[in-house]
Amino acid sequence: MTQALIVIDVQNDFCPGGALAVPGGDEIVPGINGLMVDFDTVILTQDWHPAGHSSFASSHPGKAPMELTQMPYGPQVLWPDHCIQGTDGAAFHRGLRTDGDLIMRKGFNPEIDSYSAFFENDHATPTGLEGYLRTRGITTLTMVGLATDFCVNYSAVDAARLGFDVTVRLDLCRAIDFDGSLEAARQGMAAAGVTLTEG
Ligand code: VGL
Ligand code: ZN
Repeated sequence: MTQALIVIDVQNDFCPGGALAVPGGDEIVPGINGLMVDFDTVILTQDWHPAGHSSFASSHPGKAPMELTQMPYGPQVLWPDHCIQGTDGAAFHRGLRTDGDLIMRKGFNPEIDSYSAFFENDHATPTGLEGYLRTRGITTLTMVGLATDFCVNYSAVDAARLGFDVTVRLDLCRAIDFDGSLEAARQGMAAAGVTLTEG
């Protein structure tokens, strides 16, 4: 009862055909569904942006997707428009089991991106997930989903820093892998004390 599975952002826009497609993003769905039965507590997250979100290149004249910009909270990759609230792109992959305990939406603040399920990208504004887990006595987390090098990475590192025991199942994650981001994420997670496994 002290363990939870956190399924990060398995949404249409991160799957092949989506606005920010992660290669092989849909391949992990059957394996994640199978893993859910091993956990009493299953939490799913959804990237959930308003139209015109500040993480979209389209909100920055002259900027193209995958370019960097400076935000008040630090450097930010600019993305194609994705996971706009209520659209089909923001919906979970249709094959994913969504009968979990909690669906946590993030990235709804127009001015701040939120890769992590725990803190927005200012590293200060909490999402409330820590309180949910602690008040339920959960100490041990397994994470799967999309994308390994962004939302899974930030969530896993934040959780480890908060003192949770964190394992990332890399076989049930897929990466954007932009400019060395996957290798950097693996190293950053390992340095933060996250256990990385392939199954
Ligand atoms: C994500 C980029 C932008 C993710 C979300 O879920 O990894 N990546 N928004
Ligand atoms: Zn996003």
